[in-house]
Amino acid sequence: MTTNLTHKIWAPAWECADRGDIRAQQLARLRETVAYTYRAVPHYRAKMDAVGLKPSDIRCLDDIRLLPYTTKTDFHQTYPFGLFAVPPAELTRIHSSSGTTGKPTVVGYTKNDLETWVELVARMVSLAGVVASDIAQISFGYGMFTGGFGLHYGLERAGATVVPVSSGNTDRQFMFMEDFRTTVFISTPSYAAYIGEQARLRGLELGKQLHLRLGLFGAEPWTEGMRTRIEAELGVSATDNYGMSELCGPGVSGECVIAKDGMHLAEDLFLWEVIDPLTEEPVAEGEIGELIVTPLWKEALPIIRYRTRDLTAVTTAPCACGRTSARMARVRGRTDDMLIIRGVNVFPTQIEHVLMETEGTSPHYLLVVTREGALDTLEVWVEVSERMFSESFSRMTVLRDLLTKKIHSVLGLSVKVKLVEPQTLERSQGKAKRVLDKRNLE
Ligand code: DLL
Repeated sequence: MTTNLTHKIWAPAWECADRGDIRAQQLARLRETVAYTYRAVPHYRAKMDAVGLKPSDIRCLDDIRLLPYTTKTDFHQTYPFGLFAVPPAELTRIHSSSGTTGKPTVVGYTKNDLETWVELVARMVSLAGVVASDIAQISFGYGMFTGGFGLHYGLERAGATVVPVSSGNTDRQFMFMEDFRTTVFISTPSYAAYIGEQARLRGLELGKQLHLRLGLFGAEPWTEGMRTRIEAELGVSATDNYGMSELCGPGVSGECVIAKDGMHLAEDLFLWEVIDPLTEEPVAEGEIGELIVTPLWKEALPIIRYRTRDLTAVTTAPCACGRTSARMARVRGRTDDMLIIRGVNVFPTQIEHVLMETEGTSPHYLLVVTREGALDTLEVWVEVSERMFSESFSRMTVLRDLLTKKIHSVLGLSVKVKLVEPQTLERSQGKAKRVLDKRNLE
C-alpha cells in the first residue's frame, strides 16, 4: 500500500544539499566536536594525548582516521558519567541502553541536545511519510529505552497526534487502534509481526477495525520478507529506521516511504565510516562492514568514532525520492550477535530471509545452538502457519526438508529444522530474542 498523502521533506536544506556542502559542514562540525571533546572530557584528552594528537591536527575529513575509536568499554570504564562533558546537574534527561548483563550504558542530554534529537526524529518520521493529520500509536517501551520517548517528541514535533500506549497489553493496543482510528503504528518489527498475527486471529479487518496506513519499525534487525508479511497483515507501508542510545537513540537514519531503498543518514549531524571490523581499514563504498559514527552536535555526551558493531553498507548514490543524503542498507546484525557454527558465520537475519521467502512458515522463530562433544549444532525452530499446521504430516515433512535444503545452500551449513506448532514460541514486546545459545550454559 502506498500513501497518497503529501510527503514532507523536514529539513530540505540538509536532506537535499549538495554533497560538497554536506562535507564542508561535516568538517567544520568535526573540528569543533574534537576541540570540545578534548577540552571537556578528560577521558578523551588522555586517549588523544596517548597517541600524540591535538585537535588542530584534524584538517580534513579523512583526518578522522587519526582519532582513536570509542567502544562500549569506554562507557564501562567510566560508568556512569565519566564520558560526559557537562556535570550531571546540567543534564535535562538521562536514558540508558538495554544492556542485559552488568551495568547499562548511560547516556544523557542537555536541553539543546534534546532539541536536536527531537528535530532528528521529526525528520526521520517525515521520511517515513508521517504528516500532521496522522494518529501515531507508539508501542515502544517508555522508560530508560530511547525508543518510546524518542519517537514521542519527534512525532509531536512533526504535528502528529501521539498515542503513548507503550509496549505490551495487546487488548489495549487494539482497542485504541480501533477507537482512535490510529493511522501509524510504531514498534519493533517483531512486535509488529505479533500484532499482525493477533489482528488476523481476532478477525480484525483492514479498513473496518484497522485504519493503519504506515508502520515505522526499528531497533532490531529484520528482513524484506518480514516487511512484506507485516505490510500485508497490517495494511501498512512499512519503513525501517535505525539508531542507538550512544548516538542519541532513534533518528540516526530512516528509510523514505517513497523508495524504501536504504536508510537516509542525517549526515549534517552524523559523520559515518564503514570499516572492516578485523583490519579496521575502510571498506569500499557500498560494501558491508562495521558502521562507525561520530555525532557532530552533542553537548552532554560527545562521542568520537563510535564502534557501533552493526554491519551495514553505505551508498552516496542519489535516491529516487530526491534526497542527496547517504543511505545505509538494512543492518545485517551486530558483530557480537554473529554465531560461529563449525567455523561458519551465521546471522539470524540470513535464516529469517530463508524462512520468510518460504510459504507455510510464520515470522516466529528461534535459533538454538548446542554443543555435543566437540561439535556445535544449530537447530532452527520455526512455527508453521495455522494453515500449514492443519495440513498432512507429509506436507510438513516436505516443508522441513525444503527449509533444511535452502538454509544449507545459503549458509553452506547443515542445520536441524524443527517445525513447531503455531503460538508456541515466546513473543517479544520489544526486541526479539532470536538466539538461545546453550553452549554458554553447559
Ligand atoms: O534501539 C534505538 C532505537 C529505538 C532505534 C527505536 C530505532 C527505533 P539501543 O537500545 O541502544 O537503541 O540499541 C541499539 O539496536 O546498535 C542495532 O544493533 C540495533 N538496531 C537499532 N535499529 C536497528 C535497525 C535503539 N533498524 C542497537 N535494524 C543498534 C537493525 C537495529 N538493528
